[in-house]
Amino acid sequence: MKTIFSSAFSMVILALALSACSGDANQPSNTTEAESAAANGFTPAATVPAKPHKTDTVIIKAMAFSPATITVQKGDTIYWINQDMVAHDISQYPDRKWHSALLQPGDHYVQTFDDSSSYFCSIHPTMLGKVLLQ
Ligand SMILES: [Cu+2]
Repeated sequence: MKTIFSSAFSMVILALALSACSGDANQPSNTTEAESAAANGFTPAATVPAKPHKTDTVIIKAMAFSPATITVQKGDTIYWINQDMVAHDISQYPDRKWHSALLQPGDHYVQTFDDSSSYFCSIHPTMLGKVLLQ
């Protein structure tokens, strides 16, 4: 009788011990979801906000670019619009490495910049402009 009781008591202790073990396994870890994601090579969008590229406008009017110097971030786009009464162009200064077509009044030209650049109007070389990378 004593042996059976002792044996039953041991079983209860064992069951409690097992239940404690499985309880530990279900404990939440100290690692957050974001940390786990980063460890897996996935960067949550919230920690690296997207930097959208923007478009800046330069107006061509009264034989001048306005603003004459424009500061942009790498990858930004510049939109020139000819609001003058005569045709102009946008040409890299001094070699015309890049340039627009002839822009009649009302025409526009768009270019994206990865580097600073000076430019001018090849028809009216005194018209100078500058794109500076921030
Ligand atoms: Cu011009």
